[in-house]
Amino acid sequence: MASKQPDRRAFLKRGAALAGGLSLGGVEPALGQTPESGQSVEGQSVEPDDYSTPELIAYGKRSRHVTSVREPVNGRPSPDEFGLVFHIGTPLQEQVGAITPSALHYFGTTRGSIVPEIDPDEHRLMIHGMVDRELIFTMDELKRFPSVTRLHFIECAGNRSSSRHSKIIESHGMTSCAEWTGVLLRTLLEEAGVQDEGTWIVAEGVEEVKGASSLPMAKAMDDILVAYAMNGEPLRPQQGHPLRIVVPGFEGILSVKWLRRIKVVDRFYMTYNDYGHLRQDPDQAALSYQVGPKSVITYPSMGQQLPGTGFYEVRGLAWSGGGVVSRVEVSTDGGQSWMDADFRGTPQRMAHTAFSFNWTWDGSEAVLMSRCTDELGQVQPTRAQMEGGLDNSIQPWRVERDGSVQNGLA
Ligand SMILES: Nc1nc2c(c(=O)[nH]1)N[C@H]1C(S)=C(S)[C@@H](COP(=O)(O)O)O[C@H]1N2
Ligand SMILES: [Mo]
Repeated sequence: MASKQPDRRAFLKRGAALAGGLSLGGVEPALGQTPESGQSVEGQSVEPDDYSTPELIAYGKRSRHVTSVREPVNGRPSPDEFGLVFHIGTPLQEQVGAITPSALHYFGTTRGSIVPEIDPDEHRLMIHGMVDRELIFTMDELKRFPSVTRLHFIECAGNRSSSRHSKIIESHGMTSCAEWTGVLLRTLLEEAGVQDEGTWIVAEGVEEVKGASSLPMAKAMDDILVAYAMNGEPLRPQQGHPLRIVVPGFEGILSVKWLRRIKVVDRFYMTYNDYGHLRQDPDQAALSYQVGPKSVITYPSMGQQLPGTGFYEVRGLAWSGGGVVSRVEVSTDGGQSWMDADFRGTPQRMAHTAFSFNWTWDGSEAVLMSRCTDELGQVQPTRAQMEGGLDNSIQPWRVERDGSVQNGLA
C-alpha cells in the first residue's frame, strides 16, 4: 500500500469512537433509518421540471427547493423607497465550504447605494497623480495584463457581535469569500511609474467621494487586486461590475467597487469613508485597517435547532487579515477546554477557511465556541480581551437541553 494512503482501520476506529458507531456495520446506525419491509428508493421518480427551458439551458438557476437568501443586517429594507440598497448579509447558517456563491455574497455600502449600471465597453480606469505617465485603461486593455486568481474574504467593519442578535446573519453575515481574478495593482502602478513622493493612493468609485478610500503605497504595491472577475464570471453589479479593488485582509470599506480612478498622492486623504478610527500615520494605518484572526461556528449557530442527541459535525469558518489561518480550536464547554478542529480544504492567505469538528451531543447544556490562530501567531480574543476597533471576538453559542441554539452573549 502506498504510504500516502489513509489508514482505513484507524479512520473507522476514530469514527466509531467519536460517533458511537457511525461507520461500523452490525451496530445501530448513528444516523439514517433502516428501511421498512418492501420499502425502496427506486420509486423516487424523476419528475418533469422547468429547468430545461431554452433560457435555463443557456444559463442555469438553482433548484426551487434551495431557499437560502441574503437579509438586511440593520433592519433597514433594501431597496428603500428611493431605490437605495443598504447592507445585506450572507446566510452563513447555510454556508457550505469556503466560497460564497456570488448571488449570496454580502453587500456593503458606505451610505446606501444605487447599484450603477455600467457598460464595460464604455468604462475606463484612470491612474494619475504622482506618476511618470498618467494612464487611462479600457477593460480590454486591463485584461491583457498578466492576471492573478486568488481566494479572498471581504469583511465590513460593521460585522459585530451583540447580545441583541438572534441570527448569525446579523452578527457575522457581513463577510463573504470569493475567488477573485484581475491584475495586481502593482502591475498597473509600475506601468504608470510611481514617483518617489507617492506614498498613498486614493481609489475612487463612480459615485465619486462616497466610494473613495485612501490606502498606503506599501499595501498597493503588495497584494491589492484590481479585479474584473469573481467566482469564474465577470463581477456582479452589486460587487462592483465591471471593476473593483480587493484589498486582502483589510476592512471591507477599502475594497472600492465600480472603480474608475486611482490617484497617487503624498499623504493620507480624508474621504467620505473616514469615520474616526482609521489611523492616518502611515506606519500605523495598516494596523487599524487589518482584520484580526476571527472565526465563527456556522452550524450549529443561533436560531437553529438540534434534532436530538448524538453525532454532529460542528462546522464553521475562520479567517485573518494577517495571512493564513494556522489553527482553529473548538470548545463545547464555554472555553474551559479546547480541541483542534480539522481544516476542510487548504487554508489560503486572507481567505475564509472552512473547518469542522466531530461532536457527540449528550443532551446536556453546552456552549460552543471556536478560536482562530493565524500564521503570525495572533490568537482570536475573547470579548473581554478585545481592545476595541474591529470586532474579531470569540462568539459563544449556547445549546439548550431542548436542542435550541441561542446567542451565548445573551
Ligand atoms: N464604490 C463603492 N465601493 C464600496 C462601497 C461603496 O459604497 N461604494 N462600500 C464599501 C463597503 S462599506 C464594503 S463593506 C465593501 C463590500 O463589498 P461587497 O459589497 O462586494 O461585499 O465594499 C466597499 N466598497
Ligand atoms: Mo462596510
